[in-house]
Amino acid sequence: MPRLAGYGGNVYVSTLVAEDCEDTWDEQAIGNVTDVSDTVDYRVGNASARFDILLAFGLGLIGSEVVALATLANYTALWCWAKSTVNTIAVDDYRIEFDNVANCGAPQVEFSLPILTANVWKLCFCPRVAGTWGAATLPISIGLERMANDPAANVSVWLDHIVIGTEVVAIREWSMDVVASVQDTSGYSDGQAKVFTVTTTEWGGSFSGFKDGPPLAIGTHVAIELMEAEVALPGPSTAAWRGEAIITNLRPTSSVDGIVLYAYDYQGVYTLEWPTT
Ligand SMILES: [Ca+2]
Ligand SMILES: [Ca+2]
Ligand SMILES: [Ca+2]
Repeated sequence: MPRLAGYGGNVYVSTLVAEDCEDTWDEQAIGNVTDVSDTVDYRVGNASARFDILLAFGLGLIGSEVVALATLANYTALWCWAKSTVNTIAVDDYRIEFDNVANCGAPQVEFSLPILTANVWKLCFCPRVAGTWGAATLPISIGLERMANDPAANVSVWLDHIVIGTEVVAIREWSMDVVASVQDTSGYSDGQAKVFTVTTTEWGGSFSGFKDGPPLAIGTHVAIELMEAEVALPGPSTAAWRGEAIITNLRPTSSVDGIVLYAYDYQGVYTLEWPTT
């Protein structure tokens, strides 16, 4: 049965870098974990936060880092880059947490990481699974916790560019081009039928709507989620396109008889996550 398209769509964009992972998570020392600032393997900036976790670790808080954030009450989405040297078993094996008190011992809000494939960076949309955004009134500590499925092995886990954001309100339309570039690679031996080879792929597009607050910054890496249908938060929508993008263009327009319009262009970077329904 065809569905009414677009009616409940949304655009979510990260507007705040909660933790850039440019240095080690060294708020506290935790047994059987070595905190490393990895300047070789990272996604954004010049480093990621790596945790070398020994077999003996088990479950619990892996590490935490000092942050200085204002209340998270007005945010609705969290993304981060994550990687593990082993496959994780289930959603919620790992959580990102925020605490108003040092050392992240009793966090006010917690977000679950999706399943990770060994040694593959994933831009993780992390739904809230415990606590509330509003309870994190003045977070000073961010933590990473292993909740379940102890791999019983030495494991390294990487985090980078933990960002939080919200719906870009008053957006009325979004569009995207997902493109594969092809090159003519015909040789003499191929005869008359040309042969083409996929060379590069890219994605990008635009979204626009009425002004409803200050404009988004341009030129910075943001996590972006383009929803085809509304779902009840905090669950991740399976009818959404997700990725990290750079806002490349902002076009404000205003006329004497109209409402101020904002139109944005974005260029996707890294992998685009496709809808699964
Ligand atoms: Ca970084
Ligand atoms: Ca830091
Ligand atoms: Ca630090």
